[in-house]
Amino acid sequence: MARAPLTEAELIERYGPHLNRTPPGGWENETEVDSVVNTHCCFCGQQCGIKLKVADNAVVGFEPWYDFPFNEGKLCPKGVKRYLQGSHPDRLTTSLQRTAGGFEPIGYDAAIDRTVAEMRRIQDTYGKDAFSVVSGSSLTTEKTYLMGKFARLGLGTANVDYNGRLCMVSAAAANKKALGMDRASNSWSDIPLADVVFVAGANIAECAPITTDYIWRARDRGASLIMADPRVTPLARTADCFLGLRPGTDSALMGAILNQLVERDLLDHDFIEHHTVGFDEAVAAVADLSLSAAQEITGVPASRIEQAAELWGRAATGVLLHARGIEHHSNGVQNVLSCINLGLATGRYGKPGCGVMTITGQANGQGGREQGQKSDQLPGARDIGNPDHRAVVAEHWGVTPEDLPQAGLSYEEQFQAILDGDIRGMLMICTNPMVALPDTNMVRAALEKLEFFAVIDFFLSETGHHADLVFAGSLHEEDEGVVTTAEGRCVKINPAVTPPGEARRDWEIILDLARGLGTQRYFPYKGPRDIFEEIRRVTSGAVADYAGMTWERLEAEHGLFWPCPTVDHPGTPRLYEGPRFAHPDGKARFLPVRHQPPAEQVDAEYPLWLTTGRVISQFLSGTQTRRIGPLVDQYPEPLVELHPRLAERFGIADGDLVRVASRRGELTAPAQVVETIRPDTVFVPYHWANGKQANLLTNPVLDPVSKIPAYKVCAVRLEPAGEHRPVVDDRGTIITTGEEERA
Ligand SMILES: Nc1nc2c(c(=O)[nH]1)N[C@H]1C(S)=C(S)[C@@H](COP(=O)(O)OP(=O)(O)OC[C@H]3O[C@@H](n4cnc5c(=O)[nH]c(N)nc54)[C@H](O)[C@@H]3O)O[C@H]1N2
Ligand SMILES: Nc1nc2c(c(=O)[nH]1)N[C@H]1C(S)=C(S)[C@@H](COP(=O)(O)OP(=O)(O)OC[C@H]3O[C@@H](n4cnc5c(=O)[nH]c(N)nc54)[C@H](O)[C@@H]3O)O[C@H]1N2
Ligand code: SF4
Ligand SMILES: [Mo]
Repeated sequence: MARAPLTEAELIERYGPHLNRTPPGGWENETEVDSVVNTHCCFCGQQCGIKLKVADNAVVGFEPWYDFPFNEGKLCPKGVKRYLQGSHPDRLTTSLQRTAGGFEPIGYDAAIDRTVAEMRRIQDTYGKDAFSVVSGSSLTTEKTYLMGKFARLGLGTANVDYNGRLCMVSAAAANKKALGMDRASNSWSDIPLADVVFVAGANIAECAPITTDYIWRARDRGASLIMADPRVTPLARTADCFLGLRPGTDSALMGAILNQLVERDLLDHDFIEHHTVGFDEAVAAVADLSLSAAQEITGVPASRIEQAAELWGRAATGVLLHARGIEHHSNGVQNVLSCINLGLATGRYGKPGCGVMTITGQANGQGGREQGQKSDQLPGARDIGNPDHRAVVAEHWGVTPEDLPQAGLSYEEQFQAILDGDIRGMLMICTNPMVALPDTNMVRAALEKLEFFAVIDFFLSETGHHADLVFAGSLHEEDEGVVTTAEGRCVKINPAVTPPGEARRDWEIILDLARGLGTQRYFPYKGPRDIFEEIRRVTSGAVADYAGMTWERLEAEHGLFWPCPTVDHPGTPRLYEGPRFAHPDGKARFLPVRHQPPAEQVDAEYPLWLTTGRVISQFLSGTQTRRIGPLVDQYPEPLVELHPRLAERFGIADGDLVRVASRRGELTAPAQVVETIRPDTVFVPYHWANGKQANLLTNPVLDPVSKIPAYKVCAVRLEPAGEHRPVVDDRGTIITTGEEERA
């Protein structure tokens, strides 16, 4: 059911005759382009197709790639500016080591030798697990596989984890429990076929911009739209039913809707009876969520909850899309399960126009959680604790199952283990905890306590500042491999340029470390293609089965959806057709969800809810987008979003500085007074560093199952902090924030 690429004639009909065409003879003063490379955007999990223009071994611009079927040439503001990052003067071109006086360049070989020596010293002194690895999901699948294998066999440590742990592990755990596997249930081509679209905790327009187009297409057919968010986000402004809930109360809302579906008999009885188990227990668990009880907990009027149940229950087809708004909670897994229960109760799986999908976030958010860099996982989405899974992987890797470590500590648990003295050394790639982990003060203390800390990055991130050694790694456009998009589509990333100076492709650095450690026999690769071929062999027969994919097929067919067991298999855009779920009996599990309140509550001292998230023009910890001028212009610093009623109560005018304090820290930033947020809640985007981290405030409590931090809810207080005196140009763009004057 993947949408077929448009033909040349269809493209011209849709976009006009001049699409993607330089006029004959070119433009005056046009840069001579050496090549145009079909690849994908380096930022979010939408993984838009894009053509990079290359001149003199530099990416100098882009063209839309109209016939890539997911985005058909469309890009968001980050995509159109992504090409500017490579030429930034901060690009690391040599490795750096920290000295008493700051960082100084160190030769690549010396950097490898020093890292290997420290790995050996720490592991010999304190044990194998005292050296840990933290990785990321902006990396290609080949690199994520390599990071997991390098940790287990190169270093022999159990402690390897990745930044998807901060992102979509709540959805992953819930999908596995309820449905038997973890991937979006459908390709996005099912969204336009839905008669109702329910979006829970996802700011689609800013964070999954291209998905908006799929929802519009459903709307054009008359579909209704339900949105659950404490803020009226851009897409929510168009919703038929807006559920403006209090942060941290999603499972109560979904439970009440389930109750209403039962009461109004809006159920798919046949589906429930033949394809699921556990319905009665799930309904019993929400029995006390009457409309009035749910209104009390969530702050959503009872009539809206009824309306949502009617819209969701009466439609013939429907999709529910969720993201971090429901997942970043100490009960994140329960929240996702409560959404899945709504999908199962109405039979919305395995058929056109139906599905419950998490919208993955990072470039390779999906692929990065499949191939073993997760602390409890082996390649192919196998479980490290499962003896059968261990045996299969051990055999492919030429070791015994006993040689494979057991599950290690998750990302944030590793930081606690540093403070406890159990982890003494760390290798980190593709994540920036000084901005991204909760409780920045705790993170800083942990990083400074490490005896040896090495980072692989192409910029000196705020975390890199705390490293003993920083390797200059590779930019997205300097390497190649495969990533899996939010839809579950595996696509090919193509190299456009080569790394500058002494910078190395990330995988080369890992292979050189393995060589130094004397474990190179496990890594007989000449490049990422060899790694991908190994992934195909190792995942054969696993849940995330890549055996039938080749790099050539991925390019020729505009991507493939796993499972794809053989080279003549078309891939699986829509899961659970039949319907048949991935549990051995083929049935899905309803799981009982009893609402649990957020781990931290508001009180007299901290009377307001804080929630955090994103804005369209910045990306994640900001290392990249804070270096792209036009994106900085659009949103240069964090703003504290708050309702006019709250602003009035505290005597704060739009643009004034406001101090936000939690039990862990405080942050001062300008206020943005808007009517689109609950009056008991403030929102701060998290992309900034150096005292502007939203994570100075957030609560490091974890979901007990997924180990995701509760970024989306904690208690804070506000106070005015004086007038903000930014210097703005005639377009209203902030040139300096005025902080300098005060300092
Ligand atoms: N522009 C941009 N796009 C991105 C990214 C980026 O950094 N910038 N990052 C990518 C990544 S890695 C990810 S994970 C995704 C994240 O994509 P999203 O999850 O869509 O983004 P967030 O802003 O984290 O949060 C989404 C919404 O959750 C709402 N919310 C807060 N608390 C609650 C709650 O308790 N319940 C409910 N129902 N909603 C709540 C917020 O108001 C917000 O509108 O975006 C990806 N795309
Ligand atoms: N308060 C709050 N905190 C949050 C969130 C929130 O909503 N609120 N969201 C969380 C979520 S969903 C996520 S995904 C995390 C993400 O936050 P992080 O895990 O910090 O992810 P990035 O910002 O992508 O950090 C990536 C770092 O790796 C580098 N990098 C990028 N690509 C590559 C590559 O290919 N090779 C190498 N060597 N380096 C690379 C970048 O330069 C950057 O320094 O933040 C989490 N933190
Ligand atoms: S939607 Fe995501 S993948 Fe597409 S251009 Fe924007 S950041 Fe890049
Ligand atoms: Mo994320």
